[in-house]
Amino acid sequence: IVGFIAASVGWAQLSVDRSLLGNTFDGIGGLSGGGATSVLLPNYAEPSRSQILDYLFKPNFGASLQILKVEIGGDSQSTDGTESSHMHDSSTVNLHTGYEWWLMKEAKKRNPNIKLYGLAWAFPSWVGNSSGDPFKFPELTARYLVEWVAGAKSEYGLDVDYLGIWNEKASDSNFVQVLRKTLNQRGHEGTKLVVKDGGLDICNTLLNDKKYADAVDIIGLHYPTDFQDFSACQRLEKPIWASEESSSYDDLNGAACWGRVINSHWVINKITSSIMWNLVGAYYHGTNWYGSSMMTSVEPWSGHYEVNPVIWATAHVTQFTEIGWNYLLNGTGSGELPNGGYYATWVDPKSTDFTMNIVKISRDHAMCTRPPLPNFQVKEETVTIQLAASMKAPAELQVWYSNFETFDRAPPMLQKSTVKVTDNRFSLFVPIGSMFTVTTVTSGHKGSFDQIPSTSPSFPLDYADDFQSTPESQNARWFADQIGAFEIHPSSDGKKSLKQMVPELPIGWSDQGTRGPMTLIGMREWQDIEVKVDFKLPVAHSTGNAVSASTCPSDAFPVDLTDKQCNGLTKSDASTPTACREACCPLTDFCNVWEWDESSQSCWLGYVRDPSMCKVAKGFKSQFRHLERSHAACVAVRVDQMWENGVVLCVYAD
Ligand code: 147
Repeated sequence: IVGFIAASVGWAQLSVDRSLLGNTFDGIGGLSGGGATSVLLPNYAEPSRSQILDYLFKPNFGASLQILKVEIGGDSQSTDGTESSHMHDSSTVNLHTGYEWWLMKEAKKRNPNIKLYGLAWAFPSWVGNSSGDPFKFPELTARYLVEWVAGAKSEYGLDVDYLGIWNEKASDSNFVQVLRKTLNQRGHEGTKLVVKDGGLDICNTLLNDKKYADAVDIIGLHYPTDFQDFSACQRLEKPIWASEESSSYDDLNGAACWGRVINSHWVINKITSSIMWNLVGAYYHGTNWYGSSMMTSVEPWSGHYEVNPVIWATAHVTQFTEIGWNYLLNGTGSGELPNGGYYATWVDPKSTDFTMNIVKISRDHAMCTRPPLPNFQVKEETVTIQLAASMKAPAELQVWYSNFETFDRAPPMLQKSTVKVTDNRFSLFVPIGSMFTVTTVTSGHKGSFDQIPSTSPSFPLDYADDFQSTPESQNARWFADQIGAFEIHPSSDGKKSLKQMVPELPIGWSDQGTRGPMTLIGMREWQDIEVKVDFKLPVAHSTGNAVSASTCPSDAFPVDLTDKQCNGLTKSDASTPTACREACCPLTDFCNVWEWDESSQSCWLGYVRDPSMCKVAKGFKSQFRHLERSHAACVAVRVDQMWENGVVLCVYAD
């Protein structure tokens, strides 16, 4: 009755009592890969590279991530490119390919408590003995994954805390049991298995297969909706995670989506961890899902980078909690606000520390890329929080505030203040768009660096590389492999060269058709570029149509190179906001406003529904993203149709 009366007058009292603890909190994470989303980061100019890593991983600075999930490279296209495998063939384990090892080390260096989670999108063909099925020979695939876990430990001293199966593809009861056994035999009992990085259906499968369920530690769901029946998953009595989440733009909208779900997932479905796809936008403009990351770093040559609002939405939780704290259950510290929005409380079981989040996002701003959201209303309100004696509340609490629904040039992002606690009670005015943290923890900090180099978006020409200074087994600087894996290895004359390392079509993740290996460098906005490439072919192919370096090779791209499917529209397709929207987003309704812009002859995406508001806000990069139309393209170096070790000796472009 009290709740009802309070709601009707726009005033609510919420009680927080830690005498009964809820589930254990498992952390908030970011995902590098799925795929090649970090490719431009390792060769980024310093000090920017270290600063970007600080924004992501350093405790009490930025996103201060608690989990780093990475792709286990599988030699195949997995969204923004290919990540190199540690075993291109069954007889060679190479723990120096790719950049995820480096990234995990950098994360651990900054936060020794960060948890590591590996997942494969694709597999080299040999794990299926050329059958294309990674579960047909379970010992081979288990050996492949366990070599990665063992290599992390032996080569880098890294413990892999969590291991997944096959991103958004099938899982398999027998395989997961074999994998568990193989991990244990090799001394990796501590590595927990997450199944199956996909849809809810896994929960019924596990309920009907005890041996399978016994081999699984964590239920990993992708983009879980808060509005579906979770009872089957809850009956398993295992932690449930949103093991991939968001895929939303890196603007205020993306932060609003993320701030909402990292609270609502607990309140509604007792999800205890969420992991954002993706960690850092270090992939070329023109590859898929540009600008859908915690932060953006696409200029390795200039060192320019962007710290996006998603960083601060993440900090609202990560800087004020630790893995192993307990959530408080609905009604005793968590729940829905009477006038829309969510609140959640975490408590440290070993001390009297506690942290609350309160988040109120309107329907227009709450949408993530997926899944669909039902309609709802929110209204601003004042809430009074009644702290039970069990909370042992101090006289003053720290308050941190952000707002993701404002047209201010500098929206409040993790702004600090305090609130007095009187008679075990405090009140807070909660406006629309807000995210609050109220906490006993005093170590929170909004990190910043003095000077970020100014933007210089053009790829620097003249460019030349003979690869002699690149470490062996690594990718060449600024190259972004799209199909196949190109690494630096000695050629027959002993000099280093860029070599395509994948001998056979992999067990892929997304369709790569019959196109052969291809790597990419430069800008799709280029026109009239001259490229010279020296190359050498394996003897068997020396007469074939083998290596080409092409400009504007629209057919060379393995995937549709579009920004959210919205390029290449002509005015007749898209001359009204509705036509823009429909043409740009035929499948989902995640984009709220698309508008045709006469002067730039292109569609614009905004986040308000009223098109007249778009005009006011146009030009605010943080809120509107310009979707350029493609002119020319980048340079693609490809080895046509050939799953053999073609060699590129050097590349010049001017
Ligand atoms: C996910 C992938 O796992 C990521 O690698 C990345 O491609 C991401 C981009 O949004 O998408 O794959 C999904 C594909 C389809 C759906 C969900 C995730 N879906 O249709 O719900």
